[in-house]
Amino acid sequence: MKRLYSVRMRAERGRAHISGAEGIFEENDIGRTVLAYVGRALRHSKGAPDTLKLKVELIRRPPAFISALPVFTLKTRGPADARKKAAGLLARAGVSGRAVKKAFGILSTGGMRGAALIDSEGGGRLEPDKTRGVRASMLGISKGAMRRLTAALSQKNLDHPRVKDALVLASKVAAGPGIAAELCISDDPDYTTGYVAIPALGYIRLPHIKKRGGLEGGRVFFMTKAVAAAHLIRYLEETPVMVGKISEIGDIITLHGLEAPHNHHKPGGKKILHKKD
Ligand code: PML
Repeated sequence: MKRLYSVRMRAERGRAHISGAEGIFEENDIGRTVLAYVGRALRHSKGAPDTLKLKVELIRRPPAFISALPVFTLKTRGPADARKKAAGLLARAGVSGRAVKKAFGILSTGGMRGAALIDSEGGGRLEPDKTRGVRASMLGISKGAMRRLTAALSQKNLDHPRVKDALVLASKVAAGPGIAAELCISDDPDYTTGYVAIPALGYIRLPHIKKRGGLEGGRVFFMTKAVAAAHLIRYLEETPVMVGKISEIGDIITLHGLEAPHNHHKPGGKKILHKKD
């Protein structure tokens, strides 16, 4: 097997996060990836960064291969409706009302560097450093899966690096031990679509979850306390995982269209596929 490298980019202005991107690549793709990431950081709608950090790191153990979550977009009428639908989806994933309230409170403040990790029942914070949060890192997508994802997203007018990056991240997170769901609201004031990701349901996009210009945003990972938080955090931050297969890229649907659960991820943390497509 060829040597693989994790390539990570983070752009900041002062202490504020402007943009970030990462992936897992073969050695001969590193140069063009770095150029693409630098271009993205310098042209970001949040303005020019004053610091751009790049990290290229050899992946020392073979990545686990997973399927991407299926993608759906919910019809939403505005922030209140989108948030109500997000709460309904999270309830289906076993997340309590208290935990949902806590998550929206964290996201409305914004400014977190990583994601918050919340007990899906009690709503308590589970990560050791609440300012830093936890990072989903060491993740990527195979070239074949990326080609198929680009083609499938294009058919639905969704082919954008932001959607692809978020789907890869959400798919790694959803495959993690103890994960019940994820809630994301973009911290980009110009981007108003967020998502809820649930292992057995998919990556469910929620347009208009915030008003244009809103400074709120971030990610919350909900986990069950049956798994030790340290175990999940090690997986999220250190285990190399690549998307090797894509799933359905669905249409714009109503909540009723989401009835059938998708079984591409097995429950109990054993969601890793070992075969690359
Ligand atoms: C971000 O990169 O700002 C998070 C975006 C999440 C939603 C992406 C999508 O449109 O599916």
